[in-house]
Amino acid sequence: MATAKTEPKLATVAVEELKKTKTYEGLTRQQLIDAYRIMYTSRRVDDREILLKRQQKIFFQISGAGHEAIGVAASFVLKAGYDWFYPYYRDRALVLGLGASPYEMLLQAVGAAEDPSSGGRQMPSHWAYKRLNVVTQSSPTGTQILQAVGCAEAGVYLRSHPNSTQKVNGDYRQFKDVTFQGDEVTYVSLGDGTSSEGEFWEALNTASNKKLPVLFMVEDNGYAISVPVEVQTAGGNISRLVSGFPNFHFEEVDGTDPVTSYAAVKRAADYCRAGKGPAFVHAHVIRPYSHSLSDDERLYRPDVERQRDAARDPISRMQMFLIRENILDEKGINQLEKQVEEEMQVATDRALEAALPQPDTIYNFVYSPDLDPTGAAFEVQPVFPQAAEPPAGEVKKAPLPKTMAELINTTLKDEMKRDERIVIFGEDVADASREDYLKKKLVKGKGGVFKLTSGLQMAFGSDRVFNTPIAEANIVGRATGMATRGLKPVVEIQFFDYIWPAMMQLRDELPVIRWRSNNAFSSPLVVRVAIGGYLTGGALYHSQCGESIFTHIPGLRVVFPSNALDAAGLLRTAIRCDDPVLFLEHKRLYRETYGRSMYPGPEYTIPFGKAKIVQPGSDLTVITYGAVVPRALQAAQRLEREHGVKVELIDLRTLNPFDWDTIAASVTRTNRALVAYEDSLSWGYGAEIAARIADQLFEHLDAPVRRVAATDTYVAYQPILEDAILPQADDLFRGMKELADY
Ligand SMILES: Cc1ncc(C[n+]2csc(CCOP(=O)(O)OP(=O)(O)O)c2C)c(N)n1
Ligand SMILES: [Mg+2]
Repeated sequence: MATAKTEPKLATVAVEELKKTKTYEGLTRQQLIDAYRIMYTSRRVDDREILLKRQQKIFFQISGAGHEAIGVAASFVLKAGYDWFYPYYRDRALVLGLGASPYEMLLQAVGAAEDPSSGGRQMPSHWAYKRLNVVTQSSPTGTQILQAVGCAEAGVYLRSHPNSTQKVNGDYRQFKDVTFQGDEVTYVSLGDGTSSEGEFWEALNTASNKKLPVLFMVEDNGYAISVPVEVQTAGGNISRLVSGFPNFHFEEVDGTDPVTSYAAVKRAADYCRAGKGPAFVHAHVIRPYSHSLSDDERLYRPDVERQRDAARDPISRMQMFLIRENILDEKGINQLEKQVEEEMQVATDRALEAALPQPDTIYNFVYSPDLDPTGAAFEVQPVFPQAAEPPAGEVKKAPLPKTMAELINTTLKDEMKRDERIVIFGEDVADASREDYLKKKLVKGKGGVFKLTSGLQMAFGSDRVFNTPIAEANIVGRATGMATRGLKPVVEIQFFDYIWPAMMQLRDELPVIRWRSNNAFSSPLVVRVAIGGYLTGGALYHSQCGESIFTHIPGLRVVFPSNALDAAGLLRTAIRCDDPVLFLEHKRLYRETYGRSMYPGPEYTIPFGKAKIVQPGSDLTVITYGAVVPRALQAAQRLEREHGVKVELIDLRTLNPFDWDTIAASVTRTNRALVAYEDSLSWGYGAEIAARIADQLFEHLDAPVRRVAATDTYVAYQPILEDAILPQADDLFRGMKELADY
């Protein structure tokens, strides 16, 4: 009988023991408590920020409410500082789970100097935590997705080029730690509404095609501000639409349940880590706090719908789960919550006392603080090849000068040889994507529609020089992600006229990354663009200029050479420098006789911001660049021949920065200034130069500042029309003559 009495007791103990060691999709009871702590903390940071906003102590609020379970699940699967993260603004629980603190988040909310994400420059919930590999985020929904693809590509590239990670003094490589992990995953998240954007589909396409280890997370809360999911997504379910992409692992999950979410993310991440390809997790979540504090969802969602969501609130669901599974009782939950509350109070008090940024810091980190491309280090003399000794009895022949196209090609080749981090991609830039054809010598190879990248794939391999889809945002977005990791993409936009799909990346991302992250991240790279007209037959969509749109972007260097030698020297500076550079190559100048040169050697660089005086003169200053330089020179020579007027012709060479000192010194001497450019007149690049001269050199002027530029139209096809539209040597002659006579 004695045994009979003890048996049930033993059984109860065993059951209790079993319960303690029971796991939930691999999560232990302690991990579930930790998960709840993070989820609850996340919600309470939201609540605290909402309170602070109402008290006008912070200036904006975006909540992660309703997204906590999927976020914490992902943070348990992925590894901070090992994997890479491109989260979006609802991912508060994810970043808390990765190791960010409520204090750090509140520092961003108050805009403190010590805010690790942006130093007071970005709204709250715009995460950036360098130590965790959480890359700086922005506000345009969707721009992070292509960058995440580029980030994953960089990881794959570095794995097969491990030596390229080494620091090298003297160029951009000196200033960034480059790391990679063999089985790293890049996480990127977005909302259901954002899946409507083209860049999302471009990213899926590339990740799928290249089998990249990207974990796409769509957090579907059913709304994009007030627009319901069925308006955004055909059929109302994104999983159905993406299911045809090859090489993907797909998960669709209740994102308000941390346990099933964990299992789904784990399967997805395991798939990526194993190198099988990308994964797609579609998590159904809720959005209990309206879109933001500026939105009241009761205006477009009836109570009945909101209540249905409330029943799925991840915080209360998790509480019930912990109690039901005997992991925590009510007292335990209260205790945990009290602890979080106390920590939150301390964090809030500290954040509210934190020092604010000084106004004079606003110019910090627009550009690299480490490497100045205008500096003396980039002043290098050319080393021209010597003519070879001829066989006895023959005359020594001077080598023929090369075109701009040839020197750009040689410069690219030499830089690729020198720096294994350089990758080149764009439309048609490869010799042949089907490399078999090259190996078997069945084809010669293309190498760019203008042949500027000819032979580079054959010389350096298909992982360093490759074609992309016709998708300009794809080119620039991926390049930005790669550059963030430390590669040096030198990408090509085939025609300036088609740069616009990349505009969001070029305006809101690439040049902003360093400034908005307060120098925690940077993306130095080169975008080469074929630009300009005078083509006789180029017409509207192969002839336009528009450089002023890009010189208006702080953080972006803009270069526009007029001759072969400058193109070589400036391209090398662009590649070696630590800032993003838009390198504009005039199509008409690619093979022009004007401005040909011998190759100036593999170390030749020209500092940015240093103009060239093409011809000195004392009567009138003409300031120009690009294809107008040879036309202005022709006009100036005629003016001197026919009227004895001596024009000082300045070729700016770089448009941002531009060489104000040379302009000012010249105009101070000549007292007359003409600004000439190929773009249409109004709001063009020369308008800024003219305004500066009028403003700062007014006392030195004997005549108004004049401009000669294209008409305020597009460039037409018929050569008669093109001639009338673009500034010709005759127009420049007339403009100069009028000004000299004034
Ligand atoms: C490109 C772009 N267009 C518009 C906006 C304004 N905006 C901010 S959030 C948002 C809705 C996003 O919805 P969704 O992707 O579903 O994410 P959710 O906020 O619902 O989590 C919009 C339209 C923006 N930030 N970026
Ligand atoms: Mg949404």
